[in-house]
Amino acid sequence: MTFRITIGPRIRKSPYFDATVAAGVSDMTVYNHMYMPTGFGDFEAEYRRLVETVALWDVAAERQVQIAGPDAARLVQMLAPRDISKMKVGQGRYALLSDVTGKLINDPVLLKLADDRFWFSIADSDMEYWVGGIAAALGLDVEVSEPDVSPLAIQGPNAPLVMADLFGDWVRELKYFAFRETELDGIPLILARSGWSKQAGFEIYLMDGTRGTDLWDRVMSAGLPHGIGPGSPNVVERTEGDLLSWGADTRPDANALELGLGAFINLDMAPDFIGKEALTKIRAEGPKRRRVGLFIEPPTLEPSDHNWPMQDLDGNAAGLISVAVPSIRLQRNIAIALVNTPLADAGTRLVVETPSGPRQAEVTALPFIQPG
Ligand code: THG
Repeated sequence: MTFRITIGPRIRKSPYFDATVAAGVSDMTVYNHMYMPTGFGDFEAEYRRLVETVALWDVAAERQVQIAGPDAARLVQMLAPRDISKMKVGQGRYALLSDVTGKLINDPVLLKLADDRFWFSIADSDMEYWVGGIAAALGLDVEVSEPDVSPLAIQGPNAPLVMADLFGDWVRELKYFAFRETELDGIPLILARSGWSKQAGFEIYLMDGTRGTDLWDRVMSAGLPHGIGPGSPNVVERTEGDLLSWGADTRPDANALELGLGAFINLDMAPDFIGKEALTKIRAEGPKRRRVGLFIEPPTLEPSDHNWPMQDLDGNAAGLISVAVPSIRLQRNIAIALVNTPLADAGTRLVVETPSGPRQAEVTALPFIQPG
């Protein structure tokens, strides 16, 4: 099967697009209608940088949905499944967004910029329309927009060294998801301790899309003594560490409880949020599926580009695999799947339909590797 994907102006370019092309980007995906690099030609080297030194990622496709105005906090609380009245300016939270049926529709990071201004830093679905539609339907006094903001991630054990060299020692004191507005040689930005890896890391939210190359080059220069190089959200590291990839690990109808994200949803707090009633019912009945890990027998797998079906040993449908990769640190095939609850206990043996034929697999607990 060979064909080309037609490209046009519907797919947006990140402010770091030129810089990533100059750095030798070899693979791109499309995320929030924007190109996002997924490789620079040497996967193993990119993985090693992430887990051993430091990597620079263009994640501008993690777009911001800004909610600003007198009713901003009210609207955010209607959407987010945690008590946001306790959030301080300068703090962030992982804030899962569900629809009224409990379906997980995005899994953003929420940032509180002011008492009346928030960002949802979104995964790959069109949240501006959802948030704007709810605001309009309720006649709330807010403005919902996508501001000129583009995250750049610095991930890996040496990330604190690079950021301290660029910004000063205060960056080391930032708590997870906390952020501060600052600048770098006149480039306006927000510096946060966050990022889609299980390594130490920061994200710079660039607030002027004309300065992408300037920022990329400054971080690259500061990082050279610390072993920096280009990289991207890493499918092997995220599978080993169990970070959710919305749209890949989720099914269109999957809810946060079966995805194993119950710890981030407070069903017992006073504030109501969209999906609370449905999720409360799902909790009472018990989730019908569970997100689990799998070890798949050798030989080494080719990367998966689609969901692979699984059966139990009697041939009954068991669920779908969303990602299957050879783990570099564990030196064996690992996968993440949504499995029907009766078959989701650790130790259960399943058969996976890979593109190269059936393979035996065993259910195991997540994550595969605990953060060190
Ligand atoms: N950074 C920013 N925006 C983003 C992402 C990001 N938007 C899209 C996507 N990633 C959102 N999804 C996630 C998923 C997990 C985490 C962050 C964003 C995450 N989880 C930690 C964990 O699971 O260990 C911590 C969760 C917690 O303890 O609160 O970091 O990466 N800007």
